[in-house]
Amino acid sequence: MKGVNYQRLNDNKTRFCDLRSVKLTLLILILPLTLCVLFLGNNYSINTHNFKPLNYTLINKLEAPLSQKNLIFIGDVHGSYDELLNLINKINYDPLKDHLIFVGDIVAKGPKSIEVVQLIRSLGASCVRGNHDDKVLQIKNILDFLDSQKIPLDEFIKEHDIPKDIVKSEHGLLAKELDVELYNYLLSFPIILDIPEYDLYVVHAGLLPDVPLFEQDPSDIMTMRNIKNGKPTSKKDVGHAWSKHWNAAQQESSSPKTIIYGHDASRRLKIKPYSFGLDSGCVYGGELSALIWNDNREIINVKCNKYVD
Ligand SMILES: [Mn+2]
Repeated sequence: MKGVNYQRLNDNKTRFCDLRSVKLTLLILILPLTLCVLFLGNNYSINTHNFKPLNYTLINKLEAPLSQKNLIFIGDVHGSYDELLNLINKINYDPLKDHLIFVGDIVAKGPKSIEVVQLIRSLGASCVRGNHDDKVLQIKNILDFLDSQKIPLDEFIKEHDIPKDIVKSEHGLLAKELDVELYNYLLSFPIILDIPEYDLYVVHAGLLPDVPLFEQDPSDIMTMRNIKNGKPTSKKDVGHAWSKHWNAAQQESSSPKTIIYGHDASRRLKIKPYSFGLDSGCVYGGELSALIWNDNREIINVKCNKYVD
């Protein structure tokens, strides 16, 4: 309705000289403000129309010259910096020949998230956005908005049903630690990385086999584990693994696509003809896995410390 009012005011500029129009204009401007104050208890909500939801890029393509390097995919790191260094060492990573691609959830749960972001940025790696990366970005987006509008956090929390500990939560603390460069780097990760040269998609959690990419929900792509009655779910105990549906569909397809993903630590390393699940539970004391995209589809992993249960 605000948009309609603004449009009307612009259309009727010439009538501003008319006293009646001035009164009417004042009424149009003041009435909604008064109603906001009356119904919402304070006026911070007036500013919320400036709030912009977090940006995302649904699909990026990885093309030459990067796609012509040796591609090495790495599972969910979750701040396990020491383990990532060990893995990079073990695969004999050569920056001139190799290109690293992360399946998302590089932050949270483990001890050194910021160091992980700095490291993979310095290596020029590619990454897709995971649900934990997204959570940190969402909080940072809110904090930056409140800062720019000089809105006290307490007031915003009261009005918007946001958990009280948003800033003190693990993701909130990480959001406060991210500088502009690291924030923009995390924000640049697409939801889907398309590598046409190898008919590959990289996503954090999964894709639906029978819905066009542009119609799939970014949040589902970052969280799904199973599919039940054609609908994605993050639950492990209803329906069947999305990868089961995906593989069945690719076997029937004349242009099959393979997906490399993470997120599903409880199923650990999960290799099927058209899907590679690389979350081998590093942060839970499992392994951190790398998939080398050579003829053997070689898997190399390192043992991890247990940082969470
Ligand atoms: Mn995840």
